Amino acid sequence: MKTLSEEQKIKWATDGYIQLEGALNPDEVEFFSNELDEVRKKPGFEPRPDELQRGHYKWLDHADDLDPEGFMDRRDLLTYGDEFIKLIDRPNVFDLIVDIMGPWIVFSMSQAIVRAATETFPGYTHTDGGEALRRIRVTETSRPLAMKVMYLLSDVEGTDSGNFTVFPGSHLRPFPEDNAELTPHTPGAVQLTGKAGDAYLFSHALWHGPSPNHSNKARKTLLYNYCQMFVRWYDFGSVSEVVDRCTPRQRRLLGDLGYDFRPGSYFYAPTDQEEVIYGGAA
Ligand SMILES: O=C(O)CCC(=O)C(=O)O
Repeated sequence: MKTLSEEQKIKWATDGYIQLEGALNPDEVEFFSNELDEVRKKPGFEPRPDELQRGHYKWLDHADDLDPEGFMDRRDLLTYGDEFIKLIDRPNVFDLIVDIMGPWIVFSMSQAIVRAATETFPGYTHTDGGEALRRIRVTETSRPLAMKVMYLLSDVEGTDSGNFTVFPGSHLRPFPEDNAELTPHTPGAVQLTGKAGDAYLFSHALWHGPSPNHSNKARKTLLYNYCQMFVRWYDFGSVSEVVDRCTPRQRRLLGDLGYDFRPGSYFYAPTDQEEVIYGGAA
């Protein structure tokens, strides 16, 4: 399997993220972008911040905004088609995830976010993993507990264009040091740019978030999450219903261990774990 270059290794360890250029080709970008336009018309999980606790999603008949340029935040994409399933272990990206995390991992969550162009959204920053992970820090030489891939489906140029914004190195230290409120404009914030098809790989412990989008176009992204096996998924209550449409490696990544759950499962991996994960997409 492909591994990180020396330069990528240093960037990952010190900054907590790396950018891959052209991770998706232009046809794939167009395909997924069109798919998202369809997904918003379909039932699925969307946030309901006024009704539900922070970070919890509700099953709705369709996204609130049916305009393809409007806001959408849809979870559990795997049910929308096989191409979304295949992205779980797409070799040019998944190889690097395994290099970073090791083979004892599962796929934990998928998400499509469309950041509409608007003057009202100020952006925000956070760590992933809820309240816990910002208090758990790994060292430069440690594998992460969890990480995400964000695929850009639109070009992002300049600043305040819905940029994925990071505080490089914030995964390694108590941050913010003075408990100040962080925004995408706080000193130290870096608003990343990129082309449609680029991907950002980032640690859950990295402070990150969206900038405002004052460009005149929506920013579309896909997010795929991975975690160490004992941490487990948070998009489905048990093994995802799509396992029957998956390759053995995808099944394993979705938590199908090849045997029924028993105490100890996911704590120690099945004995063929390395074979399945390193063995390829077949
Ligand atoms: O939409 C964005 O730019 C950020 C998404 C994000 O913060 C996340 O995936 O945790």
